[in-house]
Amino acid sequence: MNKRLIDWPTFIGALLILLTVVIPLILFPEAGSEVINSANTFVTGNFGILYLILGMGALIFILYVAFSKNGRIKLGGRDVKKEFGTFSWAAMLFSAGIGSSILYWAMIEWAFYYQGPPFRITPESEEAINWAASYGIFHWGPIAWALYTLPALPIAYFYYVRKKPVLKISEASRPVIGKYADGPLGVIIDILFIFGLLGGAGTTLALGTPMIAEGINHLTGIPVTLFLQAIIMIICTAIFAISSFSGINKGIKRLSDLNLWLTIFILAFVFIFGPTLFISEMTFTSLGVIVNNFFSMATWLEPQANIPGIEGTNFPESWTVFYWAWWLVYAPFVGLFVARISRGRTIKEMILGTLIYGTLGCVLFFGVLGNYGLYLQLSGSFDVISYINEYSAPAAIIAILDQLPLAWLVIPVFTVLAIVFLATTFDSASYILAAVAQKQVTKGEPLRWHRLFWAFTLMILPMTLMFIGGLETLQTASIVAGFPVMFIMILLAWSFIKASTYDLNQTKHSKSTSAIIVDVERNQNRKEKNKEPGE
Ligand code: NM2
Repeated sequence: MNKRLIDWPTFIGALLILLTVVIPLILFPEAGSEVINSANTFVTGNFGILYLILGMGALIFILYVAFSKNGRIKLGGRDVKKEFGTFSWAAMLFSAGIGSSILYWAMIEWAFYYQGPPFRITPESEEAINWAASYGIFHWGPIAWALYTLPALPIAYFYYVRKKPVLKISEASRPVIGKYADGPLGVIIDILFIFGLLGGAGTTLALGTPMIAEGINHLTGIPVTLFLQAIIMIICTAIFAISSFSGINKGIKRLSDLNLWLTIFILAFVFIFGPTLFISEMTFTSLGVIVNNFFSMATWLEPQANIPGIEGTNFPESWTVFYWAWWLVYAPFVGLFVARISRGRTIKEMILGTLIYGTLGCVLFFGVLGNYGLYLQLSGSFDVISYINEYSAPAAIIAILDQLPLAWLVIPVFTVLAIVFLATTFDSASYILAAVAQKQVTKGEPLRWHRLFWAFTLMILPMTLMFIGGLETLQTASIVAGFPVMFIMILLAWSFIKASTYDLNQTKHSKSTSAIIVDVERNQNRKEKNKEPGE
C-alpha cells in the first residue's frame, strides 16, 4: 500500500469538513438541521441571482467557445482517432452525469409545478399544465448541461493537448493561479470540490433511497422503514464499491450497458402502453414552450417576493436555484469524466455533443415518464396529486407505474434500474474522489483501497442523517455545498481561455481546416524563451 501517493492535506482536509458537518448533526440533530435549513434559505434567498447568472453565463460561454477558434482545437495529436464512437460516448456521458434522480424527478416533477406553478400563475389552471410539462425539461436542459460541460474544457485540454495527466481541479486552475496550485489555495480548491460532490451525492442518495424502498415495499410487502432504507444504501454502496474495485473500464462499462438496456425498456414500454399520442404531442409542445420562454425561465427570480406584504411562491429558490446548485456540485466531477472519454474530438464536438445528447436524453425521460403521470392526472384516471399529498412523492411514483399493464414486470425493472443508476453515479464519483485526493494517479487508476474508502465515505453523511431523521434536510445539501463551486467554475473557464488562447497564438494553422492541432512541445522548442508566466 503506497501511502506516499496520497495527498494528505487534501485527504484530511476533506474528511475534517465532512466530520465538522456530521458530528454536530449527530450530537444536536434538531439544532443541526435548523442551521442547515437556515443556511439554505440564506443562500438561495440572497444569492439565488448568482446561481442564475452563472447558469446563463455558462451556456453563453461554452457556445462562444464552441464557435470560436478555441473550439476548433483537437483533443489529441494529428493521428489520434476518436477513442469512442458517438453512440457509446453519448451513453457513457449520460450515465456518468445522470443518476437515479432522473427517474424520481421525471416521474413526478410536473406534479409539483402543476400544484405550485411558476410566474405566479394560478395553481392547477389550464395555463399551469403547459408549464408543468415544460419546466422539468428546462431544469434538465441546455443550461444544466452547459454547467456540466464547462469544467470539461480545461480538464480535457490539459489532459490531451498539454499532455499532463491532470485528475485534479486545482491542476486545471493552474494557468490562472500559477504556482499557488501547489500550495494551500490548490488544496482548498480540491477540498471544496470534494465537499461539493459529497453534498450533491447526498442529495441523490436522499432522493433515490426512499423511491427504491417504495419499489421494494410494493414488490415484497416489506414496510418502508429506516432499516430497509439503510440496507438499500449499503447494497448500492457495495455494488458501486465492487464495480469501482474492478476498474473503470470493466465495472463502469458493464453497469452503463445494463443501464442503457433497462432504460430503453422502461421508456419504450411506457411510451407504447401509455397514452402514446398525448406523450408525443405534449413533449413536442413543451419544446416550443421552452424555446419561446427560454430567457424568462432562465432569469425569473420573483422579485416581488422581496416586497413586504407580498407573499412569494418560493418557486425560483426551491427549483431553478436548487437545480443549478445541484448540477454545479456534480459539474467538476462530470467534467473530469467527459474529458477522459473525449480523446480525438474537437472542443466544439465535445461541447455540442454534451449539450445536445445530454438534453435529448433528459427530454426523453421527462417527456415519456412525466407526461404519462400528467395524463393520469388530467384524465381523472388516477389522482397523482392527492396521492402525493396523502402519502409521499416516492410512493406516488410507484403508484403511477402500478397503473400500467404488466405493472408486476415494470415495477421490478424500474427498481433495479434505480439501483443500477445510483451505483453508476457513485462508482464514478468514488473513483474521481480518490483521484483528486491523490498526488498522482499511476497506471491511470487511483489506489484501490483509497477508492473503496471514498465509496463508503459517500454513504456516511446520508446514513447519519437518515437515522436522526434528516433525510429531507439532505435533499437540499447541494445548495450550501455548491456555493464555493461557483467560484471554481469561473476559475476553470478563465484557465481554459487563458491556456488555449496562449497556445493558439503560438500555433500556425490554416483558416480553412475544421480542426486545429496544437503541438505544445513544438511550440515550446520554437519559443523557448517566451514562457507563459506561472508555468
Ligand atoms: N443532477 C443531474 O442523482 C443524479 O441523478 C445525479 C443529478 C445533477 C440533477 C445528478
